[in-house]
Amino acid sequence: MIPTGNLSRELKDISDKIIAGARITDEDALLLFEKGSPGFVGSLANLLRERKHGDITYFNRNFHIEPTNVCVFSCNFCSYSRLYAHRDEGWELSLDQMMNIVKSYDGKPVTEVHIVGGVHPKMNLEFFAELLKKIKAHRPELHIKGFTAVELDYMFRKAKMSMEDGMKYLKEAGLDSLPGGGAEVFDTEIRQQICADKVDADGWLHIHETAHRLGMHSNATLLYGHIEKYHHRIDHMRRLRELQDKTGGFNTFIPLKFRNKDNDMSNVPEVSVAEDMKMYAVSRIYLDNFPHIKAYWPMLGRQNAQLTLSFGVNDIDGTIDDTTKIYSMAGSEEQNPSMSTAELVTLIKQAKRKPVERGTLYNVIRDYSEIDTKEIETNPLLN
Ligand code: V47
Ligand code: SF4
Repeated sequence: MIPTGNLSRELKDISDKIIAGARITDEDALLLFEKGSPGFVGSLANLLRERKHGDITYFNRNFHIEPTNVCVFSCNFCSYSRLYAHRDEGWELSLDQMMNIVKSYDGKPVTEVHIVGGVHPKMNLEFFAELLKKIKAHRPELHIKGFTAVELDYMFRKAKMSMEDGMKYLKEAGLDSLPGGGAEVFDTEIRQQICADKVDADGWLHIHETAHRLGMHSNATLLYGHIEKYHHRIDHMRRLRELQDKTGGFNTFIPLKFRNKDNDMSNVPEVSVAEDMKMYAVSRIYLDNFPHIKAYWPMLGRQNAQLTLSFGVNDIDGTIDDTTKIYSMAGSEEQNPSMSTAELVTLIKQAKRKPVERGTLYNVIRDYSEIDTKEIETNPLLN
């Protein structure tokens, strides 16, 4: 039951539409952003989330590899990258160093490695295909979610390969799915101001469509809360909704909150938590064909990520094990992002949700809702 007593006629109409299970328009979404309170929009998003997933909240056990932070691009919001000329200030991992990271998880029940980094001019398609093959040879069942459309676009162009051939090549080498990064904001003018030189919206969408056509799944992101307006967020989500109608290949939408430390947009203030909650809630409502909405806790902070579980979110990403620097360098409160399974389960249970460990493709690994925290903490297979 959504309380609609004091609502304007127009918000009441949108609320009726959502409750009836109809798709909302761009104008409806704009109204929700502009006029809806977080509580109102959140309760509608929560209704949809519970219709789709009940109380189930997914998490996974994963780690990241960031091969390098050296990057040919210079996105203004990025606190992480270093230009090739300043590569002595950054890192460049060799194949052996990356394999040592993979091997450090031998015997540990992780199910996914997430590989994303800067766009290094010398780390090419062959180099990464070699990495994928080595990982698969060492641990065949580990799901490899790797490379943003930005990295892929650069790799394929440099190798003079079509998107389709390049993607097939990496898939054969062991790539299982694509993460959602590099999407930022699709609008051309905003893109021009925050990340002028990398792949554009059509290129990003084309790469994901190509992956979907080859039977791979992928995620999508939106970098929100900086210079973009609400209508830019909606335009971004519309293009994603349209592609999802065509392919059905997206698993998850991940709104990424702009963090402003040590980058060329540090003068732009970060948005409020109320704004964050509304962003998650509108995503759930607008993207009616996306099964999952994820709060990436290393970026949002675990407290706020917990709150999103009442605003439409049904996935909170993974254990991470302090293997990513993108957000700590941009000023997230999570300076060494790592959560044990017991901590993730507790965080989800405190929000009165049902914690379920998933694989990358949302296959259920274990329902933790009836398992006692003490048991999780003391059993190495569970924690
Ligand atoms: O594309 C960079 C973002 C993204 C900042 O698919 C920033 O499961 C905020 O996409 N403030 C890369 N955001 C990370 C990413 C991701 C992360 C976790 C899970 C998945 C997934 C994907 O990080 C970039 C950019 O949008 N980013 N700098 C910043 N200062
Ligand atoms: Fe490079 Fe990615 Fe940073 Fe842009 S966001 S500068 S592409 S590492």
